Parts: sequence; structure tokens; C-alpha cells
Amino acid sequence: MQGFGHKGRLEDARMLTGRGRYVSDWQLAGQAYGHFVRSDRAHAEIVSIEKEAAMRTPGVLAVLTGEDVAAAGLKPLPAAAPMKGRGGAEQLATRRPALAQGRVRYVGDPVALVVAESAAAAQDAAEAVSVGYRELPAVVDARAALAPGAPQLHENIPGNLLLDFAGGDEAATRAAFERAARIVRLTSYHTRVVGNPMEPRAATGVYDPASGTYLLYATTQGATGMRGQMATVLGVPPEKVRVVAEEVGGGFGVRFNIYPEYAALLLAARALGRPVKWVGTRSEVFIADEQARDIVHLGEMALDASGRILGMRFEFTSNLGAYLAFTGSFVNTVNLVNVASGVYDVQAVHVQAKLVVTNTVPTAAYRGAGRPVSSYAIERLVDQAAYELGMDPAEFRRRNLVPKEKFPYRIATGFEYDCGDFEGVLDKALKAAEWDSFEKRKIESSRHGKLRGRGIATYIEASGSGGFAPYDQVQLGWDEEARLTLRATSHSHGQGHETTYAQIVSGVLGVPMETIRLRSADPDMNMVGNPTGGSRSLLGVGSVLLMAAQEAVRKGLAAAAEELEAAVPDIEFVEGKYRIKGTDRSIDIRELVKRHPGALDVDLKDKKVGATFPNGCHIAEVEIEPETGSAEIVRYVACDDAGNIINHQIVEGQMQGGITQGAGHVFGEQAVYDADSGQLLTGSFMDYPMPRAVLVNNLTVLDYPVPTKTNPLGAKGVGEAGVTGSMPCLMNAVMDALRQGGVGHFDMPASPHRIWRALQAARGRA
Ligand code: MCN
Repeated sequence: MQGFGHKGRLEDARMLTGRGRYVSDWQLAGQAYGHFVRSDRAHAEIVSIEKEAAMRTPGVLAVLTGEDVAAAGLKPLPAAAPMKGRGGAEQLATRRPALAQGRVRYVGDPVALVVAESAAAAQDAAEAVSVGYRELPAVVDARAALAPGAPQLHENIPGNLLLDFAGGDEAATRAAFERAARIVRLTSYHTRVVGNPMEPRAATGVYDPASGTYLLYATTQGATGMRGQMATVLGVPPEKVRVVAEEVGGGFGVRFNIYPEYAALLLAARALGRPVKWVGTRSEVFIADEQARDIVHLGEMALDASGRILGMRFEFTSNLGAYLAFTGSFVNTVNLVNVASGVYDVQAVHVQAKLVVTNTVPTAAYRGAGRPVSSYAIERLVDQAAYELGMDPAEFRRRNLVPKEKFPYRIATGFEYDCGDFEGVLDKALKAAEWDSFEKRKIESSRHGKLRGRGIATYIEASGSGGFAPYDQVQLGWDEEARLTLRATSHSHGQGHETTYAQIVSGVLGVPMETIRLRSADPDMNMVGNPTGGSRSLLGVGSVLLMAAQEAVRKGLAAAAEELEAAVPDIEFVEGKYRIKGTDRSIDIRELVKRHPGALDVDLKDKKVGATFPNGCHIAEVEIEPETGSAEIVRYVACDDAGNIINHQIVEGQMQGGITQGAGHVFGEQAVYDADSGQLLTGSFMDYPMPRAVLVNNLTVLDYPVPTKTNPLGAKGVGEAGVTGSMPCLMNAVMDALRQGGVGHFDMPASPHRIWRALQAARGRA
């Protein structure tokens, strides 16, 4: 699949020369502008909404509230397929309307949509909307929300516990703990983050009364997902909803789900008979985009006398925010449990997860969607065990890895790992990281008054199952110039699909990549398939594209035989040409397409993909300056098994981005709420440190491909692996450094202030 000699990505020229079309670039005839009035209370009853003053503001066209939403019969926002709790208990539902009805449950909850002739007029009018509230006590912490007497958010969710989930083998795990020579415990907090894609959320709603069709321009990770979710809210068949998303400036999981604003905009468009456009601000990203993580976990490990892991158990308490987001429950259940024994050969594993509602922004999928939380819980616990045993953390891991001979390997809590070579990955990473000479570097750092810590994480994640659609549909359509348009439902918002898909198809058809273009969210597209998520686009859509290209070749055989005046069995296809075997008589595929319009078009629906298990070993070294608490990543080696790789440059970019995202989370990003008022205290980049380019220094990305047979490309997902590997690796490195300063326990974020305080406290104790 490689070796096309193509430098850079096909999409780059368009992006770099400002020719990308983002939602805010679309200007529709007659469009009006929306502005949302949002709750400034974390928890309150809505007593009144005065909109008359706003309606008298120049240019204002309408003020919609929850009453209008109810009157129009819009349904609450849907959740994905419900999970079962302990003993088969049903997952409870939160009624989340497009605009608040009767009660607000977090700061940022949309209360009214003001529509006017200009964005400025809509904003002015919004300020004239007066909402009367009766305040209710708020709770922002998941454990506090479970405590007796905590404020109750939803009448149908007693004790704020939406789901009590368990997975794995409880009895076997209990037995393992009973015979353990040693038990290691670690509680940690996986802090809450704001996704913060570069492009704030934006949407334009359009309604066509003649056909009864809704058209939504939106920042989304996939038109098909959005269409299905929106059809549920509007109460119309999916064919009545069209979604357009050309360029989207980043997704990271928080652009996967439907948002209340989108439904409100479509309702306004229908009411006014005009397109209604809304472009959100960065402040709205902070209080109205889904947030993520915010999970406390207790991990326990049972060990025998020789340092072998006998069993592991985990208890997660997940903060879902005020409403269950579409992806909220599976992220906090199956994605935590599915690979709960990591890369280790241990059969006694049990996971419990409590999913709790609080007065905070809803949490949902964010790059890794539960897997980084799981790997963090496992790998920090593993490190703690190695520390308590006084063992080299790499050796402790090696002793417990699933050996190569054991594949396929069914784990206790879910999947069967089809293939892998965990020890091979570990060895390659150790060598590249110069593991054995660390002590020398540590001494050198201490000469400069710095604490040098080394961290390792051997991770695995499941990618690619794609449960949102029954199959992936792709289309190959040739035009009269024999240029090829690929249509697919996965959306690329930074992952480079245009390039990698073209590579796959061009590799089969032998046509230049530049003659191939990708469309993934056109209004006239009525296809079925998964949106982008779970690092499955290549496996799912890429695999079907490969098959579709092979199908195009097959379809061309008859036409080629006719052109070459030969029998079909005598024709072969080689490097873009149909040729009579053993002769030099041939016809180029593009020439054939021009002579037989439509003959090589393909519409394929298939699903040839099972879950894959990208895995790797990440090793980092950090230096901490004890007097200031600042930490610097001085070395980072990532060795990953992504199976066969289609485009090394893109994969390296994905790893670099994911590692930096994980590093941002470990070293500073955190959404903090005030416990009393429920206000978000970190609502802008003044208070919320996004990672900068210099955060991850001296990064080495290596691959160790073990091709999978679960898809025809032999590839494993890569889009989230960097986060899943980097978070535990970096935190283990920080811990290794802090232990030298006497710190026994530390939670992220490893910000200078927190590191400094931890070291000071340890010094005080000493
Ligand atoms: N690829 C490859 N060889 C492999 C695996 C992947 O060449 N063995 C290529 C693919 O062809 C694709 C890219 O790497 O161009 C990522 O592929 P894949 O792992 O299939 O992931 P997806 O395309 O499905 O992307 C989703 C994943 C997720 S879930 C999040 S969240 C995420 C991410 O990717 N959000 C991103 N990466 C992101 N990158 C950017 N720039 N922006 C985001 O919002």
C-alpha cells in the first residue's frame, strides 16, 4: 500500500491556501442569525422568561424557548444503545430537550434561541431576554452526588445514579485476591477536560417546506450519525434530514454527538422560513461543548510471591454531567471493561462502574473514549506494584505479558485479542529509549538540581468495532474525464482520509491519486455507515473501499474484453491496464471508463471488520525542577503496533497529536467547577492551559507491525493510541521523579503549582 512517492497530503493545498469550507464560510441566501441565551445557574427552576423587550430590539425576528420546543413536539436528545447494569438493570434516561424546559441543570444549559437579521442584533436582543430562576442546590462532584442528601437532578434517577455497571468474573477475582501473597492498591483521579477543537461549534439550520426536509450544516464527525440522532429528535424519518459538513476544524470525539443547539436551529428555520446560522464562541466551547473523563478509580491487584499478577479489580465512579450524552454510557462501561486486563496474562478481572449525574456540562467521548482511562488505571497500578515489589517496572511487565504463543487470547472481560507481540514491542521500545543507561542520565540531571523520572506504559486498546451502523457503504463514481469520486460516511477532520483512501484505491486501480477526490457529507448523500470514531475509519471504510476498488476492476473486465476483442478469461488487470494475457494489447482503465460511462461505478455495502487491538510501549523521561515545580519531557519513545500502515507520515502525525493531547491532560488541562455555585472556574484559555508545541520534546515514533487478519488491509486503528499510551507513561515518569523527592501519591494535573506543593509537603513531612 505504500510507495506511491506522494509527499504531503492531498488535502493540504486546499487547507493551506484558505480554500477549505468550514461551517462559518457558508453564506446562504436570506440567512438569519441565532444567539443562545444560556443558564448562568448550575441548578435552578425556570420561573419566567420575559422576551418582550428582546422582541422590540431592532432586527430581531424570534425568541424561541423550551415551550416552543415542546409545542413543536421535538423529542429529547437520544442516547446510544442502552447499557445493562448489574443484574440486568435498565439504564435510566435523562430528558434533555433542545431548549431547557422548567429547569436548568448546568451553567451553559441553553434556555432560549434569539434570531435576528445579524449576529450582533441577535446578541443584543439576547441580552434583553430576562430569565427568572428559583435557585436549587447544586452538586458538581460525582462522589458527592452519590452521598445521602445530595441535590437530586432528575426525578427518575434516585440518588443521581444513572447506571451501576459491572463486568468480568467477580467470583474468580475474589478467589484470586483470597490467595494473593500481596495486594497493591491505588486510587487516582482522571481529571475532567474540555475538548477544545480549533474550530468552535457552528451550525446553520435550513428547512424546505415543499419536501419537508431539514438541512443541517454542522461541525460534525459524520453526517450519518448526526442524521440519525437528529431524525429521532425531530420525529421524522432519517431521509428527511440532510447534513453537510465539508471542513470541520477538529473533532476529538466531542463532535460525534447531536447537540441541543442544532435541533433548536432547525426548529427556528422551520418557524421562520429562513436559514438560521449560529457560530459559537470559544467561551461556548467551554460551557456548551461536551467535556470528558472526570472519573475516580480505585484499582487493586493481587500478586503471588513471585511477582505474577493473579487478579485485578477496578471501581470507577464516572461523572456524566447533567444529562446523558449520546456516547456517555458506553464510554463509561464497555470501553472501560473491554480490555481491562491490558496486555497481561491474567484471567481474574472484575470492573465496576457507577455512572453519576451532576450539575456540570455533560461528558462524552473524547479521544480514546474510555480506553485512556482504562489504560491509565491499569498501567499506574502496574507501576505501583513494581515499585512496591522493588522490581524494575519493565521486568515486572515482561513477566506478566500475554506471550506471543497464546494468541488468539480471550481476556476475562470481553474481547479476544487476535494477534500481537507484546514482548517484541517492549524490547524495541526499551532499546530505543536506552532504558539501561537511565541511571547515568538521572545522575547528570541531579547535578543540575533536577529530579529525572522515567515512566513506562505498555498499553492496548480496542479499535474498530463500529457498532453504530450495520455496515459501511462506499461509492465509487467516475466522471466523463475519468476522475474518480469516492463517497464514504466517515468524516475526516484532521485524520487525512482524503490521502489514505486515495492511496488504497489508487493502489488497486493504478490511477493517479490526484484524480481521486473524497466526499463524505454532501446534502444529496443518503448512505449508511459509521461516522468517524473508535479509530475505525481505515479498518471499516478503508477496507470496504479496497473491496470496492477490486469490484470496479472486476466490473471493467467485460467492457475491456469487448474493447480488446477478447474473451473475459483472457484479460488480466495490471498496473492500471486491462491486457490480453501474454500480449502487449491493453487498454488503460481511465480510457475504458471514458468509453463506457458508469460501467465501473460501484456502490458497495459491507462490513469486513472486527475489532482490532493496537498496542504499544511508551517510555518517557521527565525532568522536574524542584524549586519551581515545572516539569519537562526530555525524551519520549513510542513504539506501536498499528498493524499494516497505509501512510507512515499520517500515522506519525496521529501519534504525535495523540501523545501531545495526553501530555496536555497530564501536565495541566483541567476543567474545574466551584463546588458551591457550580460555576466553571476554568472557562477560558487564561485559566485552562492548552498544550503547546514544545511540550513534547525529542519524540521518537517507531512501529512494530503485527498485521491483523480481521480486516483485508491488515491494519489496526491509530487515531487514539497516542493518548492511551501517553497518559499513564507520562504520569508514571512524573511519579518516578516525585518519589525521589519523597512524594508517595500524586494525581494529575502535574502542573508546576501542584508538583511544587507536593514536594514541599513531602519535605515538611521529612
Ligand atoms: N492510518 C494508516 N495506517 C493504519 C491506521 C491508520 O495509515 N494502520 C491512517 C488512516 O488512514 C487515517 C489516519 O491514519 O488517515 C487515522 O486513522 P484511524 O486510526 O482509522 O482513525 P480515524 O480516521 O477513524 O480517526 C478517528 C480518531 C479519533 S476516534 C479521534 S477522537 C481523533 C483522531 O482520530 N480525532 C482527531 N485523530 C484526530 N486527528 C485530528 N487531526 N483531529 C481530530 O479531531
